[in-house]
Amino acid sequence: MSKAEKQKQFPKDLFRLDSLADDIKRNMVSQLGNDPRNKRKFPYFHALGHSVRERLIDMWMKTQGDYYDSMTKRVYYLSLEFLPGRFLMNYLTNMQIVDECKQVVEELGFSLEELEEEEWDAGLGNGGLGRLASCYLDSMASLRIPGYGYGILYDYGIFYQSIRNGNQEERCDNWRRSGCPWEIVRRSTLFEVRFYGRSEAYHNVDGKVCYRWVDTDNVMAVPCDILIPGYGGEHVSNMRLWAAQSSREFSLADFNRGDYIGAMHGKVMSENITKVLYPNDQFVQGMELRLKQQYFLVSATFQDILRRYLKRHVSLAALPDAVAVQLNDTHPAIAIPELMRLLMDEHNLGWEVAWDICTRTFAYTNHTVLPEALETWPVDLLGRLLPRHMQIIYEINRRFLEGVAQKYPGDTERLSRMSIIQEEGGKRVRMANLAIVGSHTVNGVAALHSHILQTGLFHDFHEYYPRKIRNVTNGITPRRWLLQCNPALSRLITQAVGPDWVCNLDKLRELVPMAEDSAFREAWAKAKLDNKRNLARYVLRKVEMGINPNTMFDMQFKRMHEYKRQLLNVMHVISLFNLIKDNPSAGITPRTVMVGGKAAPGYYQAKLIIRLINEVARVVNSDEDVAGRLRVVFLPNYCISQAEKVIPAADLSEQISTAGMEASGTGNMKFSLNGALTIGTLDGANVEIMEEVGEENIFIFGLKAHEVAEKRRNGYNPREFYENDPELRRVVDMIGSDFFCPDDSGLFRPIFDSLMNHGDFYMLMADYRSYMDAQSAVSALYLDQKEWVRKSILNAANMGKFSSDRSVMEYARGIWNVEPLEG
Ligand code: F58
Repeated sequence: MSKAEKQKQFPKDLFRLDSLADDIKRNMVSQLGNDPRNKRKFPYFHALGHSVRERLIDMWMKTQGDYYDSMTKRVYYLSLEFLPGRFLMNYLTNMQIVDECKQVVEELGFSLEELEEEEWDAGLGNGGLGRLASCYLDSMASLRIPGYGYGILYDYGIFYQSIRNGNQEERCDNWRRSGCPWEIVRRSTLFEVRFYGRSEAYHNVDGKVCYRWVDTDNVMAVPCDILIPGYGGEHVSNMRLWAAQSSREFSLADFNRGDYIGAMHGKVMSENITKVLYPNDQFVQGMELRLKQQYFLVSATFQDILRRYLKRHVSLAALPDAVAVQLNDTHPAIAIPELMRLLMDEHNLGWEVAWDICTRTFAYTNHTVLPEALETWPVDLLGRLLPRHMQIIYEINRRFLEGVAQKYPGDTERLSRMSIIQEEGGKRVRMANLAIVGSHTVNGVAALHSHILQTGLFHDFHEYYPRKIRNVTNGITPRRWLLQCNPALSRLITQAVGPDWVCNLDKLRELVPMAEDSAFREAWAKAKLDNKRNLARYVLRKVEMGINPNTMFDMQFKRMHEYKRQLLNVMHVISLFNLIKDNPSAGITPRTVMVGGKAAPGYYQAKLIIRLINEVARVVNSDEDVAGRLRVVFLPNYCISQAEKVIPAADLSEQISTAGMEASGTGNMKFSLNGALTIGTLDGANVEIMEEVGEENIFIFGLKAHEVAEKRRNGYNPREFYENDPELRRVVDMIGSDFFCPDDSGLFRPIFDSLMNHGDFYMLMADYRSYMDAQSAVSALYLDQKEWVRKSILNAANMGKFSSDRSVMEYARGIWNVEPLEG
C-alpha cells in the first residue's frame, strides 16, 4: 500500500464524520450562543471551524506526547512572520475530508465555498519570508519532523489594501475581530519578559564575578497555540504565537494619586508590543518597538524551550543534541545573546561552554542581499533596551575579532568589515554578522543567492568559515499550492499518476509522456479554462470588471517593489497599446494583464507605480481600438486567499526582477506548478526552475547577475538605450508626459526621472528590448495552443524539486541533524 493510500485509510473513523453535523449545531449553541435555525454564514463557519479543530486535538496531543516519549531532537522555527492565510480548507485538505465535509455542510443549507469565504486570512507576514515559514511548518508536520513554529500573535496583520482613484489606501487588518476558531489561548501559562533596567556585577558564593539584570520593566507573554496538521491528519504540530499582556493591571502609585489614566498608561503601552505587524517588505525601520517585538518573541520562546528541555534533562550541556533553532532571517537573532545570558547568568555556565552550546544550537537563513533590508540596531538603543545583551554582544565580538586578527594579522579593513559593531556613522550592531558568528550554519534560499552570499555580501565570512555558508533552495507545499487551491488540476493529475504526488512531488514527472497525448492535453486545457472562468467571476465581483477567459492571463502578483520591476511589465503593456493604436487591424495575441501586490505604506515610488498601472488600465480599457485584445487589471489586496484563486488561472507568470536581487522567489514555483509558463530573468530560483523544466519551456531574458554587477562597476548609462530604441523612447516619454494623467500634470515625472535622470538603478532600460522580444515569443507560442499546453504540462511535471518537503528534508539532514519520527 502506498503512503498516500495508507494515510487515506487511517484517520477517517477517528474524525467521527457521522457526528459532524450535530457537532456544528452544538458549537453554534455552546461556543457562539447562536440558534442553529438562524442560518447566518459567519457563525456557521465558526462552528464548523470548532468542530473540525476538535477532531484534531487528540492527534495533536498524541503527537506532542510522542515527542516526549521518543526523547527526539526538536526543531524550533523562530520567525517574526507567518503567513498561513485561511485555515479551514487547509485543515480539511490535510485531513482528507473535503468531500465529506462538503456534503455535511450542504445538508445544513450552505455550500462549503461560501463558508470558506467567511474566514479572514491570518496575514501575520509581509510576503515570501512569512509564507515560506508556513509552508515549512506544513512540511515538517507532514514528514513527521518534530517541529514547532514560534512567532507573534499580532492583533493587526498586514494591512488591507484598497484602491481609490487609482491610489493604494491602507486599512487596518483587525483579523480576529469576530473571533478565531483555530486558536487555543493559554491565559494561565504566562512568561515574564524583561526590558530596560541595567546589568549589575556581583560575586557569587565561589567569589566569581557574575552579572544580573535588574530594575527591569516587565511584560507578560501569553501563548496562543494553533494546530498544524500534517497531510493525513495523523501528525499534528504546533505553532505557538505570543501575545503581550501587561504584567500588572495598573500602577498603584499613580492610581493612589488619583491619576487613573496615568495608571493605565503603562499597561496600554506594554500591550502595544504585539499590536501590529511592521508592513515593510525589503526594508527595515529601526524602531524601538520593532526591537521589542523581536526580543519579546525570543525571550518567551527560550523560556518555553528550556522549560520543556529541563523536564527530561538535568544538564544543559546536551542542549544542541536535543534542540535545533532555525532563525528565519536576522529578526530573531537577539536569541544568540539571550541564550548566552540564560546559560551564563541563570545556569552558571562559563563563557566557553555556553558559547559552544550556543553555536551548536543556532542556524540562520538569509533572505535578502538588499542593503536596506539588512538589520542594524544603534548601540545606544540596544544598550538601553537590553543592557545585558549589549554587554554580551561586545564580548562575542571581542573574542570573534581576536580570532580574525590572528588569521589575518594587520588586516584592519577586514576587521572593521567583519566586526559585529559598525563604527562609522554612529555605532550600530550588525545583526547579520551576529547571526553568522553565532550559528553553525548559514544558508541562502536559492543556488544563485547562496553563491552571491559566498562571493559577495558575506565573502569575508565565507573565507573565514569555509563550510558555514550553504544553500537550501526554497520550496512550497504541494498540499496548499496544488491539491487545495486547484482541485480541477489535482483531480486530473491524480487520475493520471495516482495520489502519491501529494507527498512525493517528484511523481509529477510521470506526466512528461502525457504531454504528447492530445486527450490529456485537452483535459489539462479544460482545467485551466475552468480556473480562468472562476477567476473572471471573482474579478467581476471585486473590481466590477469583465475579463475574457479566452485571452492569455498574464500575471504578476507579489509585493510592489522597484527591484521586482512591475514597471517593466507596464512598459510592455504601453508598447502593446502603441502597437494596436498604430495599426488597429494588427493581429495580436489577446491578453489580460493582471497585477496585484501591496506597497509598503511609506514607499512612495512603489505606490506611484500602482497609480500608474491603474491609469494605464483606465486608458487601455476604455479604448475602442484595443477592446478585446488587451485589458489591464490591478487586483486589490493580494493575500494568500487571493493567491489561491489567481495562481491556478495563470497562463503566464511574470518573474522579472533585476538579476541578483530576488533571493529566491516562491511565487515563481507556485505558478509553474499550476501550469503557467514563466517569463523571467535568471534570478533567484528562476535559474533552477529553468534547469528543471528545460530552456525550451521557459522564456528567459535580460542581463544575468554578473552582467548587472559588471555594468554597475563600469558605469551604466540608461540614456544610451533611450537614444537607440525609438519604441522604448516613446514608452518612456509617454510615462513622463501627461498622457496617463491628463488631470494631474507631472504625476508620473518621478518615474520618468528614476529611469532617465537617477541612474535607473534596477536597469529596466537595459532589459527592455530583450523583454519585448521574449514577450513576442510568448505571444507567438500562445497562438499555437497545442505547443503551449504541452509546455504547460511539462512545467508542472518538472516541479518536483520545489516541494517544501525536499527543502525541509535538506534542513533536517544537513543542518538540524534530525530524522522524521517513525510512524
Ligand atoms: C523574501 N524576503 C525574498 N522579506 O525577497 C524572496 O526572494 C524569498 O523567496 C522569500 O523571502 C523566502 O525566502 C522577504 O519576504 C521580508 O518580507 C522581510 C520582512 C521584514 C523586514 C525585511 C523584509
